[in-house]
Order: sequence, then C-alpha cells, then structure tokens
Amino acid sequence: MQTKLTNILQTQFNKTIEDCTNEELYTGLLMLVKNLSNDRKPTSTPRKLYYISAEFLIGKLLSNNLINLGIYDEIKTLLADNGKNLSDIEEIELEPSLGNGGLGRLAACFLDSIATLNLSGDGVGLNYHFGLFKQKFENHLQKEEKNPWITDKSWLNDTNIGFDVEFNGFTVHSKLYDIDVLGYQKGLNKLHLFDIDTIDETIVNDGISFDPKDIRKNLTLFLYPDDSTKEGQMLRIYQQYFMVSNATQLILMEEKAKGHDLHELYKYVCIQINDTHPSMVIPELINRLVLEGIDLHEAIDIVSKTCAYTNHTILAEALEKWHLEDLKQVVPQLIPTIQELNAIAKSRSDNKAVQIIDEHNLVHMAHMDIHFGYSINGVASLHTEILKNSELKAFYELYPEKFNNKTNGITFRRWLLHCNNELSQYITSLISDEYKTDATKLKDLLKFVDDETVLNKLLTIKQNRKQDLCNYLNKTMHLTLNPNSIFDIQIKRLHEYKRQQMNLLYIIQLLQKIRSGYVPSTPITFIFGAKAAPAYIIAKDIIHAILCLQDIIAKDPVASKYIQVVMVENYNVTNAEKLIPACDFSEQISLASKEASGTGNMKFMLNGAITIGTEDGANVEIHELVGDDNIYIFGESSDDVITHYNNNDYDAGKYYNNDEIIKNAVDFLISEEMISIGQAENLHRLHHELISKDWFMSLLDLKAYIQTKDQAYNDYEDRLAWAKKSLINIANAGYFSSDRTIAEYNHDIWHLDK
Ligand code: GL9
Repeated sequence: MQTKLTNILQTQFNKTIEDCTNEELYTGLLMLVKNLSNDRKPTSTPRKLYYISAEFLIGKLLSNNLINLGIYDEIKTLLADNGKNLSDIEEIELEPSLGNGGLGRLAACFLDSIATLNLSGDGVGLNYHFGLFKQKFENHLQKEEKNPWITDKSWLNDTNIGFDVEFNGFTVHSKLYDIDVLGYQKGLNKLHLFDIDTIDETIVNDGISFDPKDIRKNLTLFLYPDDSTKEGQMLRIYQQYFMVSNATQLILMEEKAKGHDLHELYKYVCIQINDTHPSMVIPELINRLVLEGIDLHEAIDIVSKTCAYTNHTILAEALEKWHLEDLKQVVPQLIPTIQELNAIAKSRSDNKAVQIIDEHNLVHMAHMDIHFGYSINGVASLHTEILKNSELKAFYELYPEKFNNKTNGITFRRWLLHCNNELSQYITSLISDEYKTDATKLKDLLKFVDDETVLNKLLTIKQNRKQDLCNYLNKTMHLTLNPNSIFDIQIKRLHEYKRQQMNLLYIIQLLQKIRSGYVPSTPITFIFGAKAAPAYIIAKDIIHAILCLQDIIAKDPVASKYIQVVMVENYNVTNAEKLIPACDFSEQISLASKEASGTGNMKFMLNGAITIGTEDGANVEIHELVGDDNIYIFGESSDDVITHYNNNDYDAGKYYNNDEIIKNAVDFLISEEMISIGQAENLHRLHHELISKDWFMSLLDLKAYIQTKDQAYNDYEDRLAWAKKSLINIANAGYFSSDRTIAEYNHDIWHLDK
C-alpha cells in the first residue's frame, strides 16, 4: 500500500506523505480507494436486486472503505509513521446528508451487507445537492441552513449514463453518478444517484426554501423538502417520479444488455420498494414493458412478481397518498395504468380498506404496493404483527402469504469496528475475530460474564470513549462535559412519538428534587441530538425547551454539580459515531406501538450501553435476548396503547391534575425562570399541548419512567454488576447484524443466488 499511496501523491502533488497537507492526503486516499475498487471483482449472482430508496444516509466513507478493503490498520500506521493522523484526515470529508434518520441509515447498512454477502444488489436514489438541512441553534431555537457536500473530490463517479424523463409538458435529461459500495473483504456493488444537469444551486439561501416555478432548477436540490405546502408536495411527486423513471430505465437497459427476455424479467430482477416513496415504480415499469411490446396484463403480472415492499411505519401521515389530480398534473402517463390497477384491486375485494383510489380520489401508494408486489414486510416482529392484526388487517386477510417480518439490523463494520476500534480489538483478543464475519460468535463473550479482569477492561474502554466524546464536543462545539458522570443519551429525529418531551420532564423533576435537597450518587449528563422537520412546530418547541433547560441548569450553582443537559447541534451520522460508544444509558422511550423498529437501540447495545425503553419496535427483541436483568423496560404495552386510541379514552389532563410531581414538572415549562430566557409563545404552546392533547401519551408513562430510571441509576453504582449487564448486551447483539437481516431478505424474498 505504501508504494501505491506514495505514487499517487507523487504524481498528484509531487510530494511525500510527510510533506502533504491533510487535504492532499485525503485526495490521495480517495484515489487509492477508487483504484483498489477497480481491482475488486464485482458481485455476480443470477438475479440482481435494485434497492430503490429516496434516502441513503451513507455517512462519511473513507474509514469504512479502508476497513472493508482490509487496509485500515496499515494505512493508519503508515500515516502515523509519517507524523500524520488518520482521524484528522477523516475530518476533511463532508458528510452527505441524503436521509432523515433511521430509514435512510438502514438503506446504507443494507448496501454494506448486500455487498459483503457477495450478492448483486445496487441502490438507486437521488443526488440531492444540499440533502437535509444543517441545524444551528440560535436563541435556543433551531435554525436551518443549507448543507452542501458535493466537492470536486468526492466519492461520486461520473458516468455517461442519462435518460429522458417525461413530465407533463416537458422533459428533463438525467445524469447518473455512481458511488462504489465495497463489502467487507469481498463484494462490489453500486449506489446509483440520479441528478439533472440543469440544477441551479444559487436559488438557495437558507436550508429549506426553493423556487417552485421551475422544476428543472430545483428537482434535486434538497432531500424531499417541507411537504406542509402545496409546492412542497408537488416537488415530492416530481422527485419520486424522476427517481423511479430513471431506475426503471436503468434496469431495462441493463437487462437488455445482458440479453435477458423481458417477459421473464422477474427471473433476473428483484425490486425492493423502500417505503412508499418509490411506489410509482410499479405503474412506470408496467408502462415501459408495454412500450417494449408486452401486453398490459402480462406486464402487470411480470411487475407483480418483481416488486417487493417494505413498510417502515404505522404513522398514517408517513404513508404516502397523492391526489389523483396532482398526479395527473405531473405524470399524466401513469394515470390510466393506476386506474387499471385500481380496477383489478376492486375485482379482488370490495372492502373499502384495500382500495387504491379512495372516495376522495386519493391514491394510496402502500395499497398499490401490497396488491402488486409479491412480498410485504415489517421491520421488527412487533411491527409486523401490528401490520397484520390492525393497520393492514384487511390486506393480511386477502394476501396472508405475502406478509413477512425482517427485523432490522446494522452493519458492525461502521457501528463497532470503525466507531469503537478499541472495543472491537479487545473482543478479538478474547474470542478471535470470527465475529467480524459471523456476528453470532459474539455469544462466546458470555464465557467472561464473571471475569473481573474482562469486566474492568470493558469499564475502562467505556471511560475512554467518554473521554473521546468530551474532547470531540469541546473541540467542535465548545462544550465542557464531565467524563465521570453517567452519559444518558437520546439521539434520533425529534418526533412527539419518540417522546423527547418525556425525557425532558424527567430531568425537570430531577432538577426540582435536587433543589429541595436530593443529592444524586453520581452526576448525570443528559445528552440529546435531534433535528426537527422545519414545519413541525411542536417538535421545534421541544428543542426550544431542551435548550432553555440546558441553560437554566448550567447557571444553577447547585444543580450543575449533579446534572447537565447538552443538546448536540446538527446531529448526524458522524457525531452518532462518537456519541454511541460513549453511552451508558440508551433512551428508547417511544410510545409502545409507534416505533416500527429503531436501529439506534441496536447500535447502543452493541457498544455496551444499557437500554431504558418501552416494549416497542426492536426493543422487544432486545429484551428477549438479554433478559429482564439487563434492560430497563417500563410503560404501557402496545396492546393497551392501541386500545386507548381505539376507545379514544386517553385524558392527559387526568394525569396532570392527579399527580403533584407530574404537575410541577409540566408547569415548570411556563415558569418565570423558563420564560425569562425562552420564548413565552413556544413554551405555552408546548405546555398546552401536553396537558390538553398529549397525542403520544407522555404523561401516561411518566411515573413509570421516573421510577425505572431512578432504579437504573441506582444499579449503575455497582460498577462490576453494571459491566456484566454491558457484556451481556454486547454478547447478544449479534442477532442485529444487518448481515443476518440481508441473509433473511435474500432467503425469503430476493433469491438472488438461485
Ligand atoms: C423508520 C421507523 O420509524 C424506525 O423505527 C425504523 O427503525 C426505520 C428503519 O426501518 O424506519 N420509518 C420512518 O419513516 N423513519 C424511520 O426511521 N423515518 C425517518 O427515517 C426519519
């Protein structure tokens, strides 16, 4: 490697490693990785998967590519020998923010595992120039700024491929950029990101506004933007059609080049529809097969055997429904096909719940996916059960054989080997490195549950990561954290169902307890990281309240000795990689039934944090794996929550009025103290929301949450017992490797190697 790298640097900059700047070294490493990718054998299986997704939250790629090429240690040492630091060079890379959260990050983990299992499977998505906004805090409020990430030195490779995409009245020409996806030790696939060459970046001032008048200048500027306005919704339709029309043309181009018979497309191709954003691929592919001379009904049959759909949420607002009229305005060519599909669906069932076009002329994209896809899966076992038994019950009765569960997973390359190298190496020293390709081998760690040397070492590694996080936050955000405090972390999108507001209320009641004389045994640092959708008012109010409380506690001479609140700015993949390994308590406190799976919960567990959570999403499976003693579970069950919704009998006011602790905590939001540093309007709005609506029932579980957390903090004091819990979590995390998830997708849905 040394010769290869020095040659590149010599030709590019006429310099040695030692003389290069970090920027030059970054460029050199980028070129080295690209060269090595070219030497690698691409995957080739009889069938090929196209994973179409509006989001791929890939994170920075340098280190992961070095790891997957097996040259990370070598390069790190080589640089160090020349006075250079690989982590400083990593800083140069900009993180592409091509996703919102879990759904997009899952797609990125999946690409890593598909390549690692040596399966042919490419991602297809869009090349958003500014991605999701960059979050800034100003006056305790979230501000959105643009987030450019594309530079001339990037992982994007130009291709000569482009297609015409027709909209009502105009055509745009696309341009395809590819990113190589390197599997661990073997496998090479591609992430295809489509763009247009007429995009105009200068239209943008802030991180969210665009000019809706000319789609050709706006189409790929942002990750699907604010859909609270009509313009925002229309732009989403344009983006989605642009994505799937390009995907379809790419697939047909590749299939023809392979000489495959399009009548048998399903034998060679599988399309995974990641949530409902790519659903228009169904009518688009039907139309294009018809253009190839295939009869309409045969085309529908072919597509039905080619497409599979993953559902990622039961939140109704996230399941896309478009007005037929709006679709007609953007893509009139799809309307007759959608109407035909609707007619077929009606002939299969007259149940209104399964219609594609409803009585308000809304087109239900998920319904189209279920009727005309051959598989539908949820992302954790509880979630799939809820789909089958309530949300999509009518569909399950119609097509029981199509439903299946695929519990999410995470790539251990990024979420252990890269982000916690010391832990990974220590595990290797205990049980060999077989767990890197077979994650179930982590179970061998259970031999050491009572080994004090091992337990102490785990505590030391955790302490090292906490110190690393302190240094990082100090350098990047000028925050000072106490490395000897408990790190209690909630990082995820800001949404009421995830209940950051319940965590906030816990902290408030603890502050009040400390002010009346209580002294915690160990100080606690409460860390949050979350972006709120720009138009989601209550979510932004919750951020505001957290930031105000952060200030109040910091200024309180007594309370600040014991507790600190820190809201990390611009939460993203890069800072998740620092936060997760440093965590003691993983907050997974969504209202039961609402979090389809969660994947942060898995990353924390793998890094030895203990979960405090509800019986929701994949928490249920974590609980089953680690047992009652190694997780803190609280709150009402999903069945009871669903019953509350069905009976419409939840009354937040009752909980507020009947409990002093709850009342005092909630009222603190509109106390003199809060209002004097925050915005009265926002704080009153949040207060009012909590006591009158509280749609996601944070007051319902608050008492149980307080008790459980107090117990958990108490247990933390016995350090060896705590380390044992930690070890049991790590040892049982193997199930959540995305290699396992992808092997299941392949075995049950894709059949790529058969
Ligand atoms: C989500 C679910 O909410 C998560 O529970 C799940 O883990 C992921 C991946 O399956 O999918 N569905 C969804 O719409 N998002 C998810 O994270 N949203 C975002 O990514 C913002």
